[in-house]
Amino acid sequence: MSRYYQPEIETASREQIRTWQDERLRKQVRHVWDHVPYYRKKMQDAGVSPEDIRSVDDLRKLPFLMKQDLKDAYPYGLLAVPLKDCVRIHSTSGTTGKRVVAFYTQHDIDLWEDCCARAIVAAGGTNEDVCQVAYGYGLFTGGAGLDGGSHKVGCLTVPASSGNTERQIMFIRDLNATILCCTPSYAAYLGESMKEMGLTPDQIPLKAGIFGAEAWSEEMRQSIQETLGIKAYDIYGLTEISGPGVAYECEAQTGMHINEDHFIAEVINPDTGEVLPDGQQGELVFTSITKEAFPLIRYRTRDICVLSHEKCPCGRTHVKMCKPRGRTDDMLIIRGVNVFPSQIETVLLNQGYAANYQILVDRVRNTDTLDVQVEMTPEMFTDNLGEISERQKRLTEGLRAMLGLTAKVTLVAPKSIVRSEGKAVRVIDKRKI
Ligand code: DLL
Repeated sequence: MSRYYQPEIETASREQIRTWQDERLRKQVRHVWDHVPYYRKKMQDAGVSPEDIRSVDDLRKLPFLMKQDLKDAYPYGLLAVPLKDCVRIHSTSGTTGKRVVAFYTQHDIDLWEDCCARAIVAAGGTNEDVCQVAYGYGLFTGGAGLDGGSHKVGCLTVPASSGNTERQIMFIRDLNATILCCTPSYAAYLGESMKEMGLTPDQIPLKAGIFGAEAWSEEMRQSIQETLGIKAYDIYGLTEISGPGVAYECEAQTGMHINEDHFIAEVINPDTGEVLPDGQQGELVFTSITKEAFPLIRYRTRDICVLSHEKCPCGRTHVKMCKPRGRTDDMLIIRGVNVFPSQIETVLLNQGYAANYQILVDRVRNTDTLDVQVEMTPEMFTDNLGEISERQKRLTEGLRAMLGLTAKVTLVAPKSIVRSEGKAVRVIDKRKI
């Protein structure tokens, strides 16, 4: 039997959803026109004004918003309420030095937590459950979002945050955690560690997992479900639009319901911007229609996806998105952290290296590894091992400061990285996802 967190919303008729979207879109467009000069200018440049936007059908008249806009408007340029009304930020990587910063009013947080609560209830969560949140807490949205949702459902929340595998397993066992929230790769790693400890699935109290923030395959789902003895649910979201819970899976496990009362989804041809019909693959675009502080209109996510309005056996009526099938840009997700090769390049150039480098990504025992090979320039070439090790250390520190990740840096001799005759091959990703 399906259970819902907000049944009247989650199972609303398509007409009702459409009415909400039409009303909220009109209001949102007026809100940004009145309060965000950046938007007003963008709309003026495109020759549209709030009067032109009467319903969702008019959405395509509005210009797209890109990650570059967020960079140009950094940090406060897209803020739509006075700063005194904001209570929090979260942040994710930008393509280069500047990060993306998203703002929230208390009301924004409240609605976001509702979205996460819907995901937890869809995974079978109730106030009888112990929900261990092993997504990172802090600037990343994963910890805070699922934590808030778990409170709303009334679960006993274990704010474990990421890492410290032994302690995670101890809490799962000692507190009888029934729901685990973390990245799928960390779930797989926890499963493997428990297996090594001799624990069989029936000795693990977990019954469900809510895994997202990175791509994972059906094969990976099967394997996690088997080792942990759980049902594994996907969850999708991005900082710019709120965080986890933009879309979530139900028991059908055939795509994620997008919370359409808060977000309007479109799929477009990334080259032409043309809106594509259901079933066609393209770039996912979101418009947040209830956000107060940081409303984004037609934000291009760069995630490649397909939408489906097919009837879902769970009774939810909101459109479903497939698992993202890739990206239109070169963003990598390593240990749940978004990484752009351009960020790595910036660190190298800042430390006097040329842009001859290679990024090797792999997955060893369910944990992503990041190796960066950097060519020394002929001027800086040395075979002094102490000096090389010192420089590698400096690069590792620079990368840690830029990415929030530890990479293994190896300095190599000038001209030792194979030159490509076409585009440079900067990234070798050996992970089988
Ligand atoms: O990853 C929010 C999140 C936290 C989602 C916890 C789910 C669970 P960002 O760090 O801004 O936010 O990264 C957003 O991650 O554009 C996708 O490319 C990717 N992504 C997120 N969820 C999934 C998923 C969070 N379920 C970017 N499957 C997005 C595949 C995902 N990719």
